[in-house]
Amino acid sequence: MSEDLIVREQEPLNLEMPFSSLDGFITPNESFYVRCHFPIPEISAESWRLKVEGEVEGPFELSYDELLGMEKRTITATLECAGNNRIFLERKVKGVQWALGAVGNASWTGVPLSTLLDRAKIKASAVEVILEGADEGEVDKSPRLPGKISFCRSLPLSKARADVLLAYEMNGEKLSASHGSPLRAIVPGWYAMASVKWLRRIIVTAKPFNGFYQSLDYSYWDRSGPLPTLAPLAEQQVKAEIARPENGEAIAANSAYRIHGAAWAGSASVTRVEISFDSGATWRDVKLLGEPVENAWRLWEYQWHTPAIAGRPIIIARATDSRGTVQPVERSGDRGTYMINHLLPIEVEVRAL
Ligand SMILES: Nc1nc2c(c(=O)[nH]1)N[C@H]1C(S)=C(S)[C@@H](COP(=O)(O)O)O[C@H]1N2
Ligand SMILES: [Mo]
Repeated sequence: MSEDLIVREQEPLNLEMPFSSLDGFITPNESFYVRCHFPIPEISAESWRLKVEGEVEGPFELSYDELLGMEKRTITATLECAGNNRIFLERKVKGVQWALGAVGNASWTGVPLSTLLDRAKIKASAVEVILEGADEGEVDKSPRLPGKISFCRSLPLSKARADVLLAYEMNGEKLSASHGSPLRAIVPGWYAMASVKWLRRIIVTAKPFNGFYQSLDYSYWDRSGPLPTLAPLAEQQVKAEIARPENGEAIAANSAYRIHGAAWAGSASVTRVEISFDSGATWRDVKLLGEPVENAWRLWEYQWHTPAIAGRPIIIARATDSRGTVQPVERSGDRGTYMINHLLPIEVEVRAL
């Protein structure tokens, strides 16, 4: 584990990447944030088995070696914790106080979930797939105490079949214990609570699952229908984050400064990132770097000539995605303590030298 990570919690382990250290498209494994709800389970790959059961014609179990022998795929996906940026909420809320760094981008290698679902032969009655982790513990959150539970989340069958990967490698290395070894799900484009670690069971169900981590927790008020309804968090929302300068950073006046960061938009692509130095009155386009990669963030930069005189300019970045969605200016209360993607102005200190 890298000393560069910010320890938000020791037990369960919650580590954040200082976002100012962003310096490449791929986040190195030792810099990748870690989010755990329970103690990391001790699992030996030799005795570990993955069960596939529920609404299927042929339930089965797989060993680690059998998985390694199956046809594999490598994808790139940005994982963002749905609570990333929580520290910036004006009304302080419960939960891990993440700043900008509960996000990272890696390449993941493993077996498509659809391969296992096909092998199990899903019944026509199936609607969802529950992914269960081997970690468990007591949850003491109000208002309803579920007691001892394991970490699990469900996916609609369509998403489970489309592009979900069961990964055993991260950036070409064997998955580490903190990131979910021996096997984790990667749900591209979704907030990372869906990417269940330490997988032990895949349960196909004939009715929507209503577990703790998608009802009392990790849900939001969906107002797209006639009445508000609690819906499980899913797709990552469009967002640009500034890596440098950091909030409060001292910068020389009348000089060249490279403002840079990353932007992502779930399974949509980032089409534009803009920056404002006048509280949003005018916006300038930044340069998007590299080529777009599906489900992955896009790095960006802006060559800034800093003001000639000392002062405290405010910088705001804002992203737009291929669906035409722009980051909101204001925070919506419907999102509780999650899905935080409103604009986050930073202030820097320009010093005359
Ligand atoms: N089994 C299990 N899976 C889990 C979690 C967990 O606590 N237990 N945390 C989820 C959350 S909220 C996030 S943000 C991601 C974090 O993945 P990482 O630790 O590899 O960065 O894992 C998800 N998968
Ligand atoms: Mo998370």
